[in-house]
Amino acid sequence: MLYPSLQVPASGKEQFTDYSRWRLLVNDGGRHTWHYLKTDEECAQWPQNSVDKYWLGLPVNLPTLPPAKGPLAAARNGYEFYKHLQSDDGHWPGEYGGPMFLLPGLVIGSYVSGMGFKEEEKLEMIRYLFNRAHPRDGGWGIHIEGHSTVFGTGLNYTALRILGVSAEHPVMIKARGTLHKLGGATGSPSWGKFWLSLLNVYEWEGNNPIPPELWLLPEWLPFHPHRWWIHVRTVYVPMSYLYGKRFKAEENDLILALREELYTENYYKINWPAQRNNVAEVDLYSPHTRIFDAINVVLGAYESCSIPAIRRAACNRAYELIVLEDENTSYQTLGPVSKMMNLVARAYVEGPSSEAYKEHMIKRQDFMWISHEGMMMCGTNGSQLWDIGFITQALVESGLGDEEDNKESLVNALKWLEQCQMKENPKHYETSYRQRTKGAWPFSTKEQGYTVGDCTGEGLKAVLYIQEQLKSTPKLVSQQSIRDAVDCMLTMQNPGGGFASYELIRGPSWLEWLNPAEVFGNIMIEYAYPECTTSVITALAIFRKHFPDYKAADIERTIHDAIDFLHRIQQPEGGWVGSWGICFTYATQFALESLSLVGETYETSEHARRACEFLLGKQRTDGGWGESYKSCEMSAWIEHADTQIVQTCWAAMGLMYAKYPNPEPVTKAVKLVMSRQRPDGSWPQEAIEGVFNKNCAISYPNFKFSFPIWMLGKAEGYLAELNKGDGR
Ligand code: LAN
Repeated sequence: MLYPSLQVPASGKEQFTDYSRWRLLVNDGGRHTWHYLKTDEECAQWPQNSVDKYWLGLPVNLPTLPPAKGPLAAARNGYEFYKHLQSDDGHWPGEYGGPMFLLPGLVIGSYVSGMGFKEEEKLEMIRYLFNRAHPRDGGWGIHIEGHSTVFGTGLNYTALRILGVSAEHPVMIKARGTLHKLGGATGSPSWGKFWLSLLNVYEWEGNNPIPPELWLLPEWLPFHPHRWWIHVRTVYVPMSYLYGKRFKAEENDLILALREELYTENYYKINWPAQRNNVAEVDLYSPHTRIFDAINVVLGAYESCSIPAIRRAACNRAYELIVLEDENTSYQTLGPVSKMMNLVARAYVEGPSSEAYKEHMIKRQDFMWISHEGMMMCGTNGSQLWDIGFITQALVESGLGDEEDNKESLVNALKWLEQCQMKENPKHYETSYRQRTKGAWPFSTKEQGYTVGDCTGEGLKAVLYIQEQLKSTPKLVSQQSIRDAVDCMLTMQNPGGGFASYELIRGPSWLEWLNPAEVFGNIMIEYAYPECTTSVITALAIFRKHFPDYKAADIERTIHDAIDFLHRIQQPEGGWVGSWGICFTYATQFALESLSLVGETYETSEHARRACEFLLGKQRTDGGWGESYKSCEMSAWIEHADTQIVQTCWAAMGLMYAKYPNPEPVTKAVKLVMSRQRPDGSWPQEAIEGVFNKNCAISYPNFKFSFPIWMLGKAEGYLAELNKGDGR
């Protein structure tokens, strides 16, 4: 049996596997996979290094450093530690957890495809879910810091049962109690209903229609799915296929048991069609619009009389798109949800001995990450490019990059950046509705291979900083490749001047009325985001300093329109709303960086001044800033209970970019960040840093190194300058 029942300890605090046996393998352009060594000989041959130990939460035992006297010395100590977390290939691996609806997709998707896990992986996934159960009610939310929801609790409970935990385990009894209190799994949001239906513990009649026929409609239609935000359409492809086929796992004892455990009523008496719009109150972020409900009534009627030949053609088209996506990304796919749905579809059609099945199984590993709490499923196959982009810029801007001790590490980082840039367009390009990739950098690895506008910006900036601003670094990225990155970004500006995440905005904003995923906001189309715009502005501004002759007029126009966009979307209070980091401090620091590069600072620009006043109004008496992930849900500043190192760095950097003339706020921020630094140079993990789709937080644990190092390094020069001006 692939999934036998398992005896597990009562709590995730206990040991489930031997942590001294886990190793992170980094290969093929930054792929991350964790391996459990079975024998002592293997362990001796492949010793655990600092990267493994740090991420497993084992003592790294790095030496205590001389106490820092000033900010630059503190930044140097920070990097002295962080250097040990750089892997041999030049990048900084890291955990990318946070969302709590991904691991169930991994487990359910694998289970219905007959794909097993290693025993130690199962044990650690169980331990992770035990550790991440809500301390009060034992349920799970949409992300690690969220309140318990039906989505999180229903799916994670199911995952634990599949992994082999008995329904009578105390953790399960508590979680089931919470699920039932919330009304049971009937009230799952649509994505929950979908996973449960694949598992055959929710009836397909309880789902709103997900017709694959939309793929057959003419592409000029404003609602054709190729115009949707890339993540939604890439998930919709396999969803519509599996819905079209009404895929469901074969009944077995576990499935029969889950039908009893997940619901407060008799499964066989549930009125399924009445559940389509039943979504628990605690889960709701974007309630359905009336129009969407009306469309579903019509589509529901169509389901009862759909024409088999058309359904077949539609499923064939969806399947074709699944295959193109798998081939474009070497089976990584765009993200973790589509990954598992594509896997189910390929397993269903091509079977367990097919190439596709094997490849999917190999790359499934890239999303599985083990931390001190157990094994999770990551938001992507890593955040490799994103993390290397920030730390390398931090090193150069702080001056640490010029120090002899750091040269080798920076050159290794440059090598990694070079190999990560995409040199070609996708294998299947227009046929799979893709954006240009030539010249772009992705968020994670080249193999995943999706252009992200701001990742291209940060990647290019990192390369320019290392190659052009430091003496004696080799020029590994050719001028042609640098120009390709610029060309790529120039194709991505939207008519309003702003930049979106992966593509140009392709669809009308009213498509948001048709958002079927009740748990996320602003997902149906691309939007122009301040952060995505600022990365492009800063990259282009730095590029033209070094290469003033290349497409100068285009670049000038692009920057001008983008700055105009930033001015327009500045909030009346002076900040910018972040969509990918929490929240105002994140977007505002990037905005101030951009403004500074076109000469707009506190003294010269009304926009920069208002932004500084906004930030200053939020600084607390301890010198820090702290906002909750709830700021992103509400698009309004919501204080966190505690000040946060990372947000304090963002805010202080914003003030420094704006050349805020009074040194006091930054001095206080520096003191706070230094006071939280440990004797070995590291900083502790605090609250979650990132967000997506308004409602789901996501972890960027490497930020607690890159931003303090960056801020402290920058503060040294800024404070010296101001204090000199003061005659002090
Ligand atoms: C990310 C992570 C990075 C992020 C930034 C580069 C920071 C941003 O500026 C642009 C958007 C992007 C690339 C982004 C988009 C959405 C992602 C991929 C994620 C937040 C990581 C996980 C998330 C993905 C959608 C999670 C799966 C969930 C679905 C709703 C499909």
